[in-house]
Amino acid sequence: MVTSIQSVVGTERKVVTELPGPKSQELQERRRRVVSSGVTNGFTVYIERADGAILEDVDGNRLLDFGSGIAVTSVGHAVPELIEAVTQQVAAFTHTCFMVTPYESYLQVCEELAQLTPGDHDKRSALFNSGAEAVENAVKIARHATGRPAIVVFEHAYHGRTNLTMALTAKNMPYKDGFGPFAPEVYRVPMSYPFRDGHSGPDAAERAIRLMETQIGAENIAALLIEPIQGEGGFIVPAEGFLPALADWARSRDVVFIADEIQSGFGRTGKWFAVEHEGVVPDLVTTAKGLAGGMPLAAVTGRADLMNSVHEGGLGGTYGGNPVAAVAALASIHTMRERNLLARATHIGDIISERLRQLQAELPLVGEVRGRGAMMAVELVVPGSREPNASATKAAIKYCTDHGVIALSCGTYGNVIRLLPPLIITDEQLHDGLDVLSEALRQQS
Ligand code: PLZ
Repeated sequence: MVTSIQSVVGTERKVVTELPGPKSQELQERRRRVVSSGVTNGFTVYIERADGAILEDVDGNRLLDFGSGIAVTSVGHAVPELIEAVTQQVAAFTHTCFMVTPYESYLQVCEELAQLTPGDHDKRSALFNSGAEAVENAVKIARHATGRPAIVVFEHAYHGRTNLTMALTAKNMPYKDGFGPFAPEVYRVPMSYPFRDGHSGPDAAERAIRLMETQIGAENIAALLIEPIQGEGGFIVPAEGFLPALADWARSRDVVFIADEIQSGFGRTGKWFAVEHEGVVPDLVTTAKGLAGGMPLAAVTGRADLMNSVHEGGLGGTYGGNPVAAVAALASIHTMRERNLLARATHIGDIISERLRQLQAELPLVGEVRGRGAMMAVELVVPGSREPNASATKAAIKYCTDHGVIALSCGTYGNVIRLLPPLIITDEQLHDGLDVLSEALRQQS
C-alpha cells in the first residue's frame, strides 16, 4: 500500500491546471466557512500526497518543494524507513503519556540528542510537541536553575507564537499585534546583521554586552537566547565571532546560553547544529522541525546540572515525546546518517550560492546572498540602495508558486526569499527550481 502511494508521485515538477486548480479553489471556498481567517496559507493548493521533493495537489499538479513545510521534512516526503517506523508504532500503541507509563523510544531520542548536540559534557533532554513549547521550557529551566528573572533576546528574533514566545519574538505584524500584554522580563538587544549594520562580529557582540551590563545587569539575567542563524527574521547569519563572544561572556557571568536551533538545526546547514560552524557549545539547545521528519516533536537538551535543577514533576505535558513522533525522529536521524544528508546539505548550499551569486552580479535587485548549506536566502533591495524591497519579493514568490515552485519569504522587512529544500532533492530538481526563481527575479528587475 505504502509503495503504491509513492510510485504515483513523479519526480518532476508538472503544472497541469491553472494554480490553484479547480479542486483546490473549491476546497478554499469550503475553508472560508469553517477555518478562522486568522490562519492563512502562503499558497492555496491543497496537497494530496508527496514524495521526495515533490508535492502533488488535488488537481494532479506536481509542485517542487523549496520550503519543506518550513524546514521540517529535511529527509524528504514519503521516506520508506519513516513510513515503516510510524506504521509499526501506530499498530503497537499510539500514546500512553510518558509521565504516566514510559517507553523506550523516548529514551532513544534523548540518547541521540545527547550524542548529536555540541559538547561532550553530561547532558539531559526533555521532549515536547512544538518549537514554541521547547523554547518556553528552556526559559523555565534557565530561570529555575539561576533564580534570575531576565531573558535576553535579539532584534529580528523569532521564537514562537505562545504568550511567552511572542514576547521573545521581535516582529509585530503578524505575530504580536493586538495579542498583548506580553510576558515580562524580556529584553531585546541588537543582532549582528552584517549587510545592514556593517559591524564585525566582536564589535556587534560588544555592543550587545554593553547593553546587557548597563541596562539589565548580568546578575539579573537567567539566559541569553539566540538563533545561530535567524530564520523568520531573514536568514541573518551573524558576523564571524559574534556567537563565540556572546557565549564566552555568558559563561563568564553564569548566564545560560540557549541556542534556538529549531530552524537551523538537524543538518540543515551542513552540520547537525549551526553553532558548530563557530565551535560554540551552548548550555541548552532547543530543537523541533527537522528533528522528526514531519511528526510534531521538540526538545530541550543541555547541561545535566541545569536540566536536573528543576524539581521533580516540574516539566512535562500530555503529548510530549509521543511514541509515534519519537520513532519518526529515530527513523529520520537514521536516514540522515545513512544517506549522508549533512554532506548533501553542503552540496545543495554550494549549488544555490553559485547560482544566486551569478544572479546578484546580474541584478541590482539582489542586495545580498547569504546562508549556510541548505538554509540559503536572497535579500531584495530597491536597486541602487539598501531599501528593503518587499513588493518585488512578493511578486517573485508569486511567480514561483504560479510555476509550481513552493518558495517562502521571510525577514523583518518581508524582503527575503529563503530556500529550504528537502536535503534529498536531486541536483536536477534543484536546478529546475533555481531556473524558475532566476526568471522570477529577472522579471522584477
Ligand atoms: N524557534 C527558530 O523558526 C518556527 C514559524 C511559522 P513552532 N518557525 C516557523 C509561523 O509563522 O508560525 C520556530 C523557529 C524558531 C521557534 C519556532 C517555533 O516553532 O513549532 O512553530 O512552535
